[in-house]
Amino acid sequence: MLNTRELKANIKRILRTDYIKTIDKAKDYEKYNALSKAIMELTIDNWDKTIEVYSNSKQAYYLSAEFLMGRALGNNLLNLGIYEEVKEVLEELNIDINDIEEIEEDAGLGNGGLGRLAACFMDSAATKNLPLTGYGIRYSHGLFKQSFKNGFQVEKADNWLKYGDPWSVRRDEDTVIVEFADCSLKAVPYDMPVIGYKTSNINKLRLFKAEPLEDFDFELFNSQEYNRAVEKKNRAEDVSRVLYPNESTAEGKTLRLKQQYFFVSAALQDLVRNFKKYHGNNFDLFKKYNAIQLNDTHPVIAIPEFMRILIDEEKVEWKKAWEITVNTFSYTNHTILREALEEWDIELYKKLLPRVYEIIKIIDGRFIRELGEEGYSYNKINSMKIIYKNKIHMAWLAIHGTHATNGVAKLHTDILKNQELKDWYELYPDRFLNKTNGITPRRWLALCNKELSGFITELLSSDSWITDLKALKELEKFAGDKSVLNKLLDIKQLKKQQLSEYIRINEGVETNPNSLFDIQIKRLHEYKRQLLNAFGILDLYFRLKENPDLDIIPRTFIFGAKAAPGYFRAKGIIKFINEIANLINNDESISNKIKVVFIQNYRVSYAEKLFPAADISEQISTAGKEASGTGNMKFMLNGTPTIGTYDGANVEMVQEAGEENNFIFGARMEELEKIKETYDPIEYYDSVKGLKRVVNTLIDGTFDDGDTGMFEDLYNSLLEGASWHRPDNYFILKDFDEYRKAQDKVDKAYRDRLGWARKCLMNLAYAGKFSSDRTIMEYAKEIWGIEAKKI
Ligand code: 26Q
Repeated sequence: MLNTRELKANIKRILRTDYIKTIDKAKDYEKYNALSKAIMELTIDNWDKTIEVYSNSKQAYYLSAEFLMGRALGNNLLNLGIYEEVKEVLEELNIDINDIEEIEEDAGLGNGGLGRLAACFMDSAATKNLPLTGYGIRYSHGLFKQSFKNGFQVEKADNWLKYGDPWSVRRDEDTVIVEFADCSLKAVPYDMPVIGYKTSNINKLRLFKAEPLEDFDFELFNSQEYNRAVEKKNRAEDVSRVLYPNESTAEGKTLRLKQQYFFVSAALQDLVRNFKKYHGNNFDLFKKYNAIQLNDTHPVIAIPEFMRILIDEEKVEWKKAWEITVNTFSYTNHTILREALEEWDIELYKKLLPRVYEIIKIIDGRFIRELGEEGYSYNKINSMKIIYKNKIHMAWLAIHGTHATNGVAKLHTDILKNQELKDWYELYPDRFLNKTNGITPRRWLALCNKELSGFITELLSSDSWITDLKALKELEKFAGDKSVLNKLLDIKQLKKQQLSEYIRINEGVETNPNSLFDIQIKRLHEYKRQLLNAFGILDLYFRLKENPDLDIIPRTFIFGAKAAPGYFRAKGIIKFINEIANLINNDESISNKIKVVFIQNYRVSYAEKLFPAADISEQISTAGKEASGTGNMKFMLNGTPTIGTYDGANVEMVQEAGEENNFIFGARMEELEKIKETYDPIEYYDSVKGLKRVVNTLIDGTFDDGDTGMFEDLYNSLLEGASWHRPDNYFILKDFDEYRKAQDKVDKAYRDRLGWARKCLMNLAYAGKFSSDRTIMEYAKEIWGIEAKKI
């Protein structure tokens, strides 16, 4: 039970000490900080206890360059089970909890799916009482803030710490030193509590900030050379200054390598120190007490770094050290795109991390010898060498240096085994596993859709579905219940109204909540095919212009996406969609039958408003390209049918909820595999009705790209190709007609209101598999070998 009197007093006390203010004069952000700190205080005892309880059992560590946590306040109140009580306390103080929640800046320390998955895993592990600690970087600036100027994306620094950071505690006493050839840095840990849902366990997310060994050069300062006096400090702090956006190709940048080594080395030092504290120097016990998960290749440098620690510092001999390493580490692959696989120039490694490089060379040398002994051919060995043509292949190092490699959806893991990593699968068949992704039902339903959440609890006479998501399948029995179906429609309507209002305020665009909300929100990438959606909209528009009586359900197309700043094509697609929006939204002749909105600065907190308000979820990636997707699951959990391809986790979603309740279209991976050498988009361009008309808008003067050449480049990418790819690499023209047909089916199906509601219900009822609670338990049992420990 929350002591509300005490909470009120604490809020007032913190306002007085931190801001020298009484509550009536405090700003919203000051109230937010005071409330957050007061809640933080409530966690102290359980946090300490959790650390103690975990200390004598096996623990797992999630090493990730990204944790896309979003906002903390609402989620923590929900998980502590005090949301309603705190809301009332605030009301008594004349404060609207929504205002306070809305003032919080997102912790946007990630790009997209991979970073958000890490955040969902942290929530699930804490909720399941699993001893899992996250390690990462405390970027001073997260992913850039996006706005549109003239339809073009503009990026600004994200200053998420501007109001302070009440959810972190700086732990100076646990600082470690990270050494590069040219300098040494302090890695100062900032700990965030990860509060499980209705459990007392509190896990830890430990993020390191880079600082210089000395604050500034006193002598230079005294001789009035102020800039030079702080130069070293700035250089040091650069390492954790900003999160790198994921570019379309993984280009090796010095600072990015420094970031990777920085947090990995700090994490390993921290966990080795902790191991020694409880188990002494007996490294034979290490794998018994520690499991370390590498989130993609970004932290894979941990493998040679750990070897260095064991060999150079702990004097363990090579063979034993290698055995410990392989058995401790495991690796998750999140991408199929070849060009996104990380490779590093050996020169960079030699310069910055000579000893780590030496160790990688030894690992590689021994590996090549093993392959030779196994009778591998010269060519095959070359294709698997960790160091080849002066590049270090991080994925190869990851598979060789761990006991488990997993993909993130069934289809994805199959592609890894049979195509992308075939040679490796043949070498290490037992190391390959599938762990289909999931999402946390706390943030993605209980928190972001309280209306639906409350209704589910009412129907099931229990809220146990929040930690046992499979229980949702009991909802199927209401599939023929008109009043339940109508209530579902009412809730959707309400969420659409709320979103509509938010969009009006934030984007200055009016949307009609009675129209069908068609939403595509995800990073901007060619393979995700926002351009296919755009062509579909344009085609619909032209059909309407031709035939103003065309009978369509009014639709609002909503996009949200950030393009990596250096990804020219992705930026071109944003501009193109904004031009389409401009054309359509200002054309009175179509009397508001279609509307297009590209919302700015898509991020976790915006996502929480978008997912619940969708009528249809766009998951239209080229088959075989999206490893899993997790946004797809967030729509599903909010009772939204999918229009999508057979790709990533879509396959498993429709397996659960039924193909008849979704709109699956387009070429399958096998078909694309077969035709990819001979595919000629011109055939489709010439023969598919209406296709030429929409593609040509890129070059016929319909739209203006401000002389950037963006639209012509898009046009060429489809019809001419480029030095690095064939024309229409992502089969947009091929899938166009089927996509249009699938959209027409959506339009028809939506008219039958109860039939539609039934589809929504079935998607909700079968979303249970996609809880990250299920996923994290699979990691715990099948990869890490850890068990729940409730305090
Ligand atoms: C690499 C090198 C240099 C700079 C940045 C990067 C970089 C950063 C982030 C490369 C990739 C990422 C992120 C990848 C990602 O989010 N992948 C997604 O992971 C999800 C969780 O498994 C899947 O659901 C998505 O399908 C996958 O695209």
